[in-house]
Amino acid sequence: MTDLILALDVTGRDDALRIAGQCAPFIDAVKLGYPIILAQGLSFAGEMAALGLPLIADFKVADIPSTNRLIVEQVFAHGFSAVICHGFCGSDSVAACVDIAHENRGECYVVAEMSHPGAEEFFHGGAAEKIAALARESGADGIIAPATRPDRVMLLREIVGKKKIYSPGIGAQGGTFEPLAGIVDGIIVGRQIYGAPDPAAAAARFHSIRR
Ligand code: OMP
Repeated sequence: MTDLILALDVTGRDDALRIAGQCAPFIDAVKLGYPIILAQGLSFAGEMAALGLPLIADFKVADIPSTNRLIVEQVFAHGFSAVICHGFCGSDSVAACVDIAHENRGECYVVAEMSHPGAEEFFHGGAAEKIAALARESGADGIIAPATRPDRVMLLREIVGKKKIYSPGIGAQGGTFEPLAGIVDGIIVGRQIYGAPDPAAAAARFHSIRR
């Protein structure tokens, strides 16, 4: 069973509420990131909470520990159940995010390797492997790993053991689910769902992975 996480990267309030509402029966969580939160404010998470789905804050938090702490406190004060942070700032910065998430009974996911082509410039050559190990040691709940490179996801799975892996890059970025079946705990899908003429039908097409 694999979670389907909707990346709700639209900026309009009405669009976001409509799409999330239509998709709610077919998804397991909603990921809100900079596009919608910068457009509508952090309190928009409160409006989304009515759906009753877990909300993941994708702020890819990447600062010094004390600033990370302040950011993540705001995330959990506004009803999110998980936060995504970067790992390249080091173990103390990640630990700050993990600590605040867990103090709030929430989760923290660390980006181990990104899904876009340019990610290879810095995440390859050992960095992603180091970040995955850091995530495992820091007590983070899981990592983000690229559906666009299933071979890399398998390698990172060996490093993180039973920690969760959420994987973006399916659909618009060219990845497919099949090679990730049984390897990842969740997939993050944005444009293929919210950009479809019928977002609910697009989300429902993933039903077989959620069984
Ligand atoms: P689509 O490409 O439209 O499906 O959206 C993918 C979503 O996952 C977007 O919200 C991205 O910001 C996010 N994402 C990636 O695409 N690649 C990554 O490496 C990491 C993320 C993420 O952390 O969610």
